[in-house]
Amino acid sequence: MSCSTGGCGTHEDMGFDPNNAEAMAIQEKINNHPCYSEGAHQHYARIHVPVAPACNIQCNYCNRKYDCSNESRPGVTSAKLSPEEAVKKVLYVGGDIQQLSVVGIAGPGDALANPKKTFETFKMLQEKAPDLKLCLSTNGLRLPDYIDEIVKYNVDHVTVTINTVDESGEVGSKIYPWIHWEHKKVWGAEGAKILLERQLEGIKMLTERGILVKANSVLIPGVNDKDLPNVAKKLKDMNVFLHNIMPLLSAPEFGTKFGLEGVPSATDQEVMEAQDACGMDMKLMKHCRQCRADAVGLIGEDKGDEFVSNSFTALSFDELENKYNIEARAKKHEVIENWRANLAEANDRIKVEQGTKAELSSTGETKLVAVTTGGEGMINMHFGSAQEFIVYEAGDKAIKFVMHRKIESAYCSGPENCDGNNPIEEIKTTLKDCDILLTEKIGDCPMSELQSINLIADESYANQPIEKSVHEAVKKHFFTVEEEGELG
Ligand code: CLF
Ligand code: SF4
Repeated sequence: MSCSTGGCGTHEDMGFDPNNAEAMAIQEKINNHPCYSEGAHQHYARIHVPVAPACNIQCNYCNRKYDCSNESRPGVTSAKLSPEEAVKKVLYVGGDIQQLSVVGIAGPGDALANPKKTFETFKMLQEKAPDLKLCLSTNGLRLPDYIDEIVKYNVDHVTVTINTVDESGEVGSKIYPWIHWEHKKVWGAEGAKILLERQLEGIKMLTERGILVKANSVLIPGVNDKDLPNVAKKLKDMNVFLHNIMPLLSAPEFGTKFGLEGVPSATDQEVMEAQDACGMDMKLMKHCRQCRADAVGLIGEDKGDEFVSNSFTALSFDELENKYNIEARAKKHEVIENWRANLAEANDRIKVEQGTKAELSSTGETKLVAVTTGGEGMINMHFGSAQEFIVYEAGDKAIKFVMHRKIESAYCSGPENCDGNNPIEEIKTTLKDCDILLTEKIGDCPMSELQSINLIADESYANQPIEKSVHEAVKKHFFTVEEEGELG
């Protein structure tokens, strides 16, 4: 795994000045990138093509041998593809899912440890699907060697996973047992120091060339949590666009070193603390879902399973190029942009990117509001179907997006499985610090379960825009609205 980013929606959402040409050029680059723009991720899809099997370092949170279709974490893929198969798959999927806007190479190993396959794929894509953005994710070890190729193929979004900036290599040695460098393995702190030098050199070369860089950091409590604010400061100094702090996912069955040694996953609360510690320096991506190396679809709604058959590989490029209709795709994107503009209007721009409690609330007290959504910026999913919740921090002045929280099992998996033992405990744990849940529909039974953890479930904002509803709901339930006096 090696990827990360964040962003927003319309020009107004980002606060970009329409008279600032440089800012507007950046906005054009991120506007429909679902990772670099938080506002885009409910509307535009990405595809990862797993053409890069090899890796040149070892991370203690990675095991690429492992595969499980229910598993969602970097380094995991169900099949590896050749560059030609990958391009066929992109044309096939892009004809089907017209919201597709980005192709990324994010493993299952490291994109730049497999440069031939990576750049062959990008070269073909540039010719056959010129309307798609190209994106790659790397650990950075070989980044300085491939800057010219990255520029040549118009890869204008690069993610570098950087977990520490500790120059002694001590923190790095707890994350990376070895790196493969100049035909040999370099172990421990010495290897970690080389990796850091190469990452910083590569990032500098990218930003000097105007390529948008996002940095991913895996939050490993007890290992690099204290160093992440230093990472954020360094990233800011180097003009990195976005910082994505991803929780360590760890369990013995993953077969990773951390998992086998019993190092626990980072909790939602630990992620929020790390975000608070880093958010003053860096713009943060908070909507990452730690995608598989063969992910397809909207972030958080993986359709990879629907496209694993070999049906696309049997088709010729001519057939696929007909299916991939650039004009129809452009029309679809126009419809999406109109929808986003209307949504921004309806939401009244009440959401801020960063904000202290005092900036969000006139009393200095804020509440956490969880939402269930099926996409498009609306409260349009029943509680029982939700497999994740979007969490906002809200006050009477403004709201800000905090994170997504996934659950293993939705409350309801269909009437045939409804035996009165629906899984609620995991949901109660996941939402234990939340104050309000906004959902399209919820039954009496789960509603009273949620009341037992002092969570107010409210379905009166069904099919309404999320951000406006979050703001109105928090005011309704927690901030007294003074009655206006009678006139006359
Ligand atoms: Fe893929 Fe990464 Fe490009 Fe996005 S993912 S290569 S920047 S197109 Fe996105 Fe997935 Fe998080 Fe990565 S949600 S893991 S940040
Ligand atoms: Fe795995 Fe290599 Fe990515 Fe580390 S850099 S997470 S070892 S694929």
